[in-house]
Order: sequence, then C-alpha cells, then structure tokens
Amino acid sequence: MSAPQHDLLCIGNAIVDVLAPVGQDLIDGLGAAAGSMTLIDAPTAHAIESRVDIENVTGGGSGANTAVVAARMGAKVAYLGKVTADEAGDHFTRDIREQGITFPSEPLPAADGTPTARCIVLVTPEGQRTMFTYLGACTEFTPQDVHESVVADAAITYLEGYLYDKPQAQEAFEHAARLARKANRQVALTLSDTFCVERHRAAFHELVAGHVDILFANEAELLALYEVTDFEEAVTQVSAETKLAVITRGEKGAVVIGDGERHDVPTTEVKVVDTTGAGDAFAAGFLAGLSKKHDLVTCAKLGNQAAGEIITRYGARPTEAFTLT
Ligand code: 26A
Repeated sequence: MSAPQHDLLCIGNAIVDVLAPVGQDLIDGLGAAAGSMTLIDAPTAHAIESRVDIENVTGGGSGANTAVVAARMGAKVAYLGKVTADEAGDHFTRDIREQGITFPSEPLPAADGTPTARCIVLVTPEGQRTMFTYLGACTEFTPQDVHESVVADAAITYLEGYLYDKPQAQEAFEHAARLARKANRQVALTLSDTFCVERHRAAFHELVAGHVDILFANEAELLALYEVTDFEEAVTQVSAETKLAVITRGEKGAVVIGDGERHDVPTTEVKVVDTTGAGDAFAAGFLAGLSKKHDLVTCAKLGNQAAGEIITRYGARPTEAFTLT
C-alpha cells in the first residue's frame, strides 16, 4: 500500500455560518433550548435573520471546520461536501481552498434553486451558541459525490454523524466508510449532536462496534448513545466496543481510551467568547497529532490547544471573517 496523499479526508454538510450576538430572551422566544441545534426551512431562516444583527458570515459546517483547523495545524487535508454555485457557496469554496485543502466536489447549478446551506448561530454574552440550520444543497450530497480515489488516498476518512440525517447523505456516508475499509484506511466518526444520536442510535451502535476505528463524541452524546446517565458506565461500554474513543467533557477535559488504556487529559483554561466549533477544533487538533504519529495524550493536548484557540474568538474557524453583501 503506497503512502496516502492526504492525512485526512473530512466529509460533511457544507454550510455557511451566519453569526449574531443575541440575548437569552430571543433564544427563549424562538422556543429553542440554549446550546441546541434546530433544523429549519428557508423561510424560517429568513425570518430569524431579519430579527437579529448579523455580525459576520463565515465558512462553517462541522466537518469543514475540522478540515480547516487540521490544515492550519499542518495536516494534508481533503474535504467533500455539497454547495450550490451561489454567493454563499463561492465563499465556502474559496475559504476551504485558501487553506490548501483539496475540495473536488461539484457544486449544484444555481439555477436548480436550492441554495447553499446556512446555519444561524446565535451567541449569548456568556459565549453559548444555539444553532438553527437550513440544509439546502447538503441534502443533494449523494454516493456519486464520494470519489473513490479521494477516499483511497486519505489515511483517515472523518465522517460527520450529522450526515446521517438525510437519506442520500446517509448512503454517501456508508459508501465512504466502505471505500475507506476497502482501501485499508481508517474511518473516524463524530457523533455530532445528541439529536443525531437519538434519531440514529441503532445505526451508530453498529458503526461504532463494527466499522469505525476512531470515535469522537462529547459527554452528552456518549451518554445518549448508551442511554445511561453515568459517565463511567458509558466509558466502560465504549471501551468494549471501539479501538479508540476520544470523549470531550468541556471544562472537565478529555478522556481518550485507546491501546487498552484510559487517559484523562485536563483542559487548559481560556476565556470563553464563543463555543461554536469547539468540538470540531478538538477533533482537528487530535487528528493533526495522529498524522504526525504523536502519542494519544499529545494528540489530546493538541486538541485542547485547537479548541482553546477557537473558543476565545467569534466563529468556528481560525480564518478572518468575511461578509456577504
Ligand atoms: C445536519 N446539521 C444540522 C449540521 C449542522 C452543522 N454541521 C453539519 N450538519 N448544524 C450546524 N452545523 C455546524 O456546526 C458547527 C459548529 O460545530 C455549523 O455550521 C457550525 O459551524
């Protein structure tokens, strides 16, 4: 087997983030739980946007954020995801390619009338983010968009659990996992969100137990996966199922279970401005560390460093903000 061209291939929903600072009252008024993610349609997206002061518009999408941060940390990265050839899609594409990331996905023609996905990220003064996502073009991501040569040429294929929410993207996800295994490469999965775990628990169990080499989850997602309330019990269960599990616990640090050992890695204290993308960045740091053959504790420290960098600033990317006109 020849050495792969990319250390990491991320596959996910290609989304543009619309960031707005708001008070808790606005989030309560929208009927959303603080820190949650709600799927919305295009008219609802417009309605929410008309009620807030948009601070900036940046590239987003969980897996794309991971791709960008990992590239910034020196990994060779590719990304697959679906945008439309509209203004937001052009911004997303430029942002990704400016980081030196290989992004071969064909955009949907603008004439199709399905816009690029957007995620309205409402951030409270405490730095907590609540998200409203319109998936748009992402729902058109299909197995044909998963290029076998790109998967075969990446040491690790990192898949968003979020992809599981739409039937065609789910097929694309499973196709990518199969291609990676066929090429003897590694598969990483992030559980993405408790709402995803609730909806796809059985499928995620099967993936974790049989097809995934590296599992990323936060504490709430792990508890939801095993339907338990005790973290230690969830750790016992995940240890029995996966080769390598990386669990983030916010200010309580991270737990890495791999090579038959458990490592508790404390977090570094930072001033929180906006937690959007903290988990994405942690995974990026960890994966960038693996690509450099670091040990698991060093990888987790790199994850902490990357997450720390992202939460001390507004938005989920280390790039300069850009504005949509
Ligand atoms: C399927 N859904 C809802 C999503 C997302 C998503 N990424 C993929 N699929 N909803 C929000 N995001 C992204 O999560 C990042 C923070 O972790 C946002 O675009 C944001 O950048």
